[in-house]
Amino acid sequence: MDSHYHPNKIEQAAQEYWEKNKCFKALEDPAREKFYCLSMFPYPSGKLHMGHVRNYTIGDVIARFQRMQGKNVLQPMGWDAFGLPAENAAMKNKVAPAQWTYDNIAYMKKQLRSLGLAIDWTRELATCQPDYYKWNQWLFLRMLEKGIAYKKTGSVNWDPVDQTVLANEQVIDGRGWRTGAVVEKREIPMYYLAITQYAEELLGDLDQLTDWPERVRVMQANWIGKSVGVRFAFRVNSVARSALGSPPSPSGRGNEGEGGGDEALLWVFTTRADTIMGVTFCAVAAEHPLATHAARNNPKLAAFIDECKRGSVMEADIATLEKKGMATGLSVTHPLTGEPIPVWVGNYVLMGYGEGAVMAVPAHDERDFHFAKQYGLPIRQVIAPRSEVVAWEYPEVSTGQIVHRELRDAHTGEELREVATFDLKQWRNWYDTKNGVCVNSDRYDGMSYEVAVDAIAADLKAKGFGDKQVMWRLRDWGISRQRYWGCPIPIIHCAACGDVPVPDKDLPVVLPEDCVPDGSGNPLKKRADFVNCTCPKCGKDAERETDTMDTFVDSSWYYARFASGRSDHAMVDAETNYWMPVDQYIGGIEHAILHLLYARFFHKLMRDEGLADTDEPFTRLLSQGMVLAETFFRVHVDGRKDYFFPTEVAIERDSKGRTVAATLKADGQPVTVGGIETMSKSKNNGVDPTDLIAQYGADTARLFMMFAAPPEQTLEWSDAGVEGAFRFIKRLWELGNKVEYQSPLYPDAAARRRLVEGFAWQSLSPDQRKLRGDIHALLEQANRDFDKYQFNTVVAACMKMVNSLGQLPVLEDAHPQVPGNSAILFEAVDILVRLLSPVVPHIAHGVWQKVGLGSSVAVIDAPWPQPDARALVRDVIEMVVQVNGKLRARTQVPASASHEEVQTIALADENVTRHIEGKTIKKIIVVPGKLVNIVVVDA
Ligand code: ANZ
Ligand code: ZN
Repeated sequence: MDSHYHPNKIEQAAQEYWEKNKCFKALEDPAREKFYCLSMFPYPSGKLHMGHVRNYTIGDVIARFQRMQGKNVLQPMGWDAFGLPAENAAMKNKVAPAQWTYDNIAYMKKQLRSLGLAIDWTRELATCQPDYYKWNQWLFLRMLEKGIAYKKTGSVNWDPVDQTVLANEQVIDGRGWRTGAVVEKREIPMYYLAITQYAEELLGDLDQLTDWPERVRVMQANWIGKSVGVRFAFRVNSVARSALGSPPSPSGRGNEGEGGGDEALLWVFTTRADTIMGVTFCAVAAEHPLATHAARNNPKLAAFIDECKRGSVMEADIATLEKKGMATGLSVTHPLTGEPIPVWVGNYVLMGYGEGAVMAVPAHDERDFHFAKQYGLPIRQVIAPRSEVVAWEYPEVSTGQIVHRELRDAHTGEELREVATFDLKQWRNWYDTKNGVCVNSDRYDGMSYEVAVDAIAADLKAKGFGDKQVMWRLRDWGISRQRYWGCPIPIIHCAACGDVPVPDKDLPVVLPEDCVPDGSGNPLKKRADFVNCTCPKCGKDAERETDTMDTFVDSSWYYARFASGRSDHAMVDAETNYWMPVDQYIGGIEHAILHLLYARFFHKLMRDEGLADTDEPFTRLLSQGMVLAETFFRVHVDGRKDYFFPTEVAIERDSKGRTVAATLKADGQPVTVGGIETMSKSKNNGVDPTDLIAQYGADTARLFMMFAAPPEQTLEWSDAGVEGAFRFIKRLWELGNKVEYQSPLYPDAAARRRLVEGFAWQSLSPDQRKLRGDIHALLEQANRDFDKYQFNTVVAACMKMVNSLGQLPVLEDAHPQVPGNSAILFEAVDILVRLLSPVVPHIAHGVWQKVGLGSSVAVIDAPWPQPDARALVRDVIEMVVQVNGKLRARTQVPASASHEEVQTIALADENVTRHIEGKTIKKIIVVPGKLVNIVVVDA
């Protein structure tokens, strides 16, 4: 064994061993318990960033840990290989997206391999390969047959200069990213997947996902957005029904319908029908037909409507948006009071939700309230707290945060209702509906929420003006993209037969890989060899669909393909059900909503096709925190920030390692220390994993990542932390040397094992017994932490072990008068190496082979260490002795000592004696196994 630690040599040897012995090849074995560990597969963007390294290291630690628990582990890896960046790169560098993608995959795979991940590479896949995306096409055709896939028009962003459709992220401030031209909306035919048919199930099954972070479940539930409420109509005064036509509202209904008479109707959806007597105005979206009607002879209103249409329609923005509006001059009649109610256009009303119009109740709705304040509209309170509930407890809130609230009875402190979790927008509703009663509401006065809603809905229904209704926020998923680098939609357009599905036998529809997009629309359209074909029905000339699928389709079922035996004859085969569901899924919080929702949806689609036998694909989910690092910049005259790489600046730190100042190495002048931010290209604060591994080795990178923070929290990059991890690994190596060089009496694993297995532990001295007890106690704690994924404290425990062992005197080869130290050390190293091996697998492999006890050839095949129960029985315990609550001594007490004996020992301590001298002891408190507190008063 080298006396010096050479990470490169050690890591290469370990990786060669795993590869040669096919250690991570996953084979179906119904006799064994399986564990499917999956990290979200990367987009092959060029090179790995630290976020990837963190993600994959966490997954790898879990996979290796589970494997050593005896489970049959599958950990696969692949590439989410279609997508827009490849097309952008192609335009910039004039290389085909396919070429760019495959080159990136090759490079990133090398990087991943250098991390020593326990991956079954035989299952690797890239979603841009025809043998993968063939099954996207196949499933799409099945969905088409079932009516779950269907065609309708949808609106896209159109760049009039490039004559191309833009993705949302290519529209910047309403303009095309390349041309700067004002983007137009265009209606074109597209394919949709009816995810709304699964809305109820997708929502309900969230309850099964008890091992998902709660915030992710809340985000999913909010996205699906089930609202139970009332849909009803106001009569519009002096506007004839015919004047508005019957535009379809998102609820699918027109403007006609119930409620006789000739006036036009303004339909609204409300979840708070109980507040109907507090309506002081109505607000409609800028796109609403009533707004259009009112703007006909009102240029100011028309201009305002145009301004609104250009604004953002992101819902998250709506909440914080400055409330703007304009009166339409129209009024409606309140259906219950007959009062005239003015109608406004409001920028906070979305056309795409409900009826595109609201009954505004400024006294009880945040958005209506701000709007009313802004424009001096009346505010009428119609809900008051129930008298018996006087107190209402809630923590501080900040916008958008998800918080817990509890409603308690002020007198008894008893919890009145369930604990709810929701965001700020919802809290007030929650309070009112749990705790409010109607006031100033005529015949509804005194009614609680449920009672009032039922009564009001019934009254509206009797008048023919509406009824209760369930509204969903979720919309069907438009999967058509007018892009080249994606999975072709398997449809053929025939002049005679219309849209004809490609027959299964002709799948896959293969995407040509040699196109180079130039920005002027989808290059597939110019490929006669792709477009021209014959109609499968009538045999005449026809054209292929050139739209490709949203890349979220590709990532919605890759986990199932990994688990499959990869037959060419089916999307997934019987092996899939052995591995599925994924036991542990790991990825970034940015995928909390769409990816996870689509993947859950696809799993259910596959289940209903007989391809899966569970309801949910991911049993347990871990969302790892971001990787952050310091930033350094200078502000330009024009306000732009120039960011510098950490290597470009000289950093001045205080004694605690905190950065106090920095100068640019190039000119010696100061730069601004910009604080800790998410690592990103734009801020030049990323650390390249390859550099890090070249300098310190993969084990150091892995150890630092696992030690610096628990998986779900953010991780602050620290060079000092990396150095510290490296030093610890070197000490581990030195510990191995100690075993190797100081024990010629026990030259090999067999000899060491004989010693440990046959050792009479009861012959140890009290000090030795304590040391061995400490090691087993640390192991016990570490095992608990491993189960909780608290890898940072596992590592901390290992560090403590190494410290303790470092203090162990030399072995009995040199000092025969202290027998037992060798046995303690051999056993401890054998435990320590196994405990650390999921985190730092390479050095663990090396040290184990040199100085382990040889229970298996490689540590990866060793069983997980369990503490020796006898070692945990302490014969002496350390107790803390306090005088009047202040720490005065630590003392060793026999584990079997009675309270009186403990007191006697405590009082005998010199330092304690000094502090009680001349005082009167009032009482002595003994907390068994922990502490003695002596309470004294002046005599
Ligand atoms: C009156 C009211 C009073 C409302 C009150 C809330 C609180 P969720 O729960 O998200 O479904 N709303 C309806 N359609 C809208 C649209 N197109 N754009 C913006 N807001 C719209 O929200 C339903 C509530 O959001 C509805 O209930 C309506 O305001 C508003 F104290 O009606 B409410
Ligand atoms: Zn035809």
